[in-house]
Amino acid sequence: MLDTTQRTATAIAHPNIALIKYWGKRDQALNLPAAGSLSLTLGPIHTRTRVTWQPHADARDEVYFDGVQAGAKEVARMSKFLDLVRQRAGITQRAVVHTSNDFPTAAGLASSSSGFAALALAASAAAGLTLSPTELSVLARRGSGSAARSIFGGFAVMNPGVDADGLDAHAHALPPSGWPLRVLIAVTVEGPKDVSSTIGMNQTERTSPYFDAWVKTVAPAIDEATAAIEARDFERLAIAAEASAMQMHASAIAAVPGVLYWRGATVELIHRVRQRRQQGVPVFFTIDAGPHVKVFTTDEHQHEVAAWLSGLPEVIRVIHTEPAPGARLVEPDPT
Ligand code: 2P0
Repeated sequence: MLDTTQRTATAIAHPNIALIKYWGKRDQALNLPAAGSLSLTLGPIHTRTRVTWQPHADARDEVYFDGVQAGAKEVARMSKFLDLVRQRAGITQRAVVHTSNDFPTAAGLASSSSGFAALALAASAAAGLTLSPTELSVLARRGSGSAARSIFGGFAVMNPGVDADGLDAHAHALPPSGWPLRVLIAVTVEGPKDVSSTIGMNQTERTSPYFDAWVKTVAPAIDEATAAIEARDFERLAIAAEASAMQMHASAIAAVPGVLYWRGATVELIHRVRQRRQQGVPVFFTIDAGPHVKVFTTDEHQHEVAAWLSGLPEVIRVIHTEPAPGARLVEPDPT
């Protein structure tokens, strides 16, 4: 037992961007998705998380974001997740968690994906557990659905699963494609988003007349995107990914009241990206639960596309990303 020992571990995880979106749950308590999804894990942006299990159980967990103590709501969400690790490891110790992102938190840049992937790995390793990637993916999913995918590098597919206990609801990696894609994140509005993904998808499920229709699109879209990736067919992937983003947002917009993450700049960029592709440049867009537009292109075209995006009036700045590996343990900070 660990109860008198301090144990620590540090993990890095990268966020991922869904090409075929996750939007809706079949079980709230276990955080089981209503359908699958397909994503690309992206670096070098990342979350770094250090978890230290303290020798005593007589206090609450402490959480620091970039060295600043987190609020009660954030600590409660983390503690609920840490309870899963405590249960599994048979410990009652409290944790001290230090986490930092090198990209904006809660701004539609999938920070919960890298956040809970890094936390799942660091917390379980520090507790002495050696979990397989599949087990880590199941665990990370309890924190955030998209985090199940960030356990893996490159393209990952989330299985929605059918089991009531959710043990079959996890991601797996597609075979390494070696496809030199690049993703340029066009930041359109600074600051946190209005409606969290969890609340937005819940409202969509409860009130959108298009929710069931949306869910039906997902499995065939995953097959189509997988085939496009295997064939390295950019245009085919562009069509599948843009359709999934539009269909997800259409279901959300049709909720009552409508869940609308787009700003004017978002819509303008959709038009511009489509026009650019018609002109022969390999680009397509995807949009998550926020106003930013993620533009896929190839390594060959990334500088040209980045220069073009940076010069547009809708774009505040551009974050460069590329395919990245899955979550991993690292040496602790020297501090
Ligand atoms: C995705 N998003 O597939 C979709 C597309 C946002 C839009 O997964 O409730 O933060 O914590 O399981 O993982 C964001 O949802 O939601 C998300 P929870 P999560 O990337």
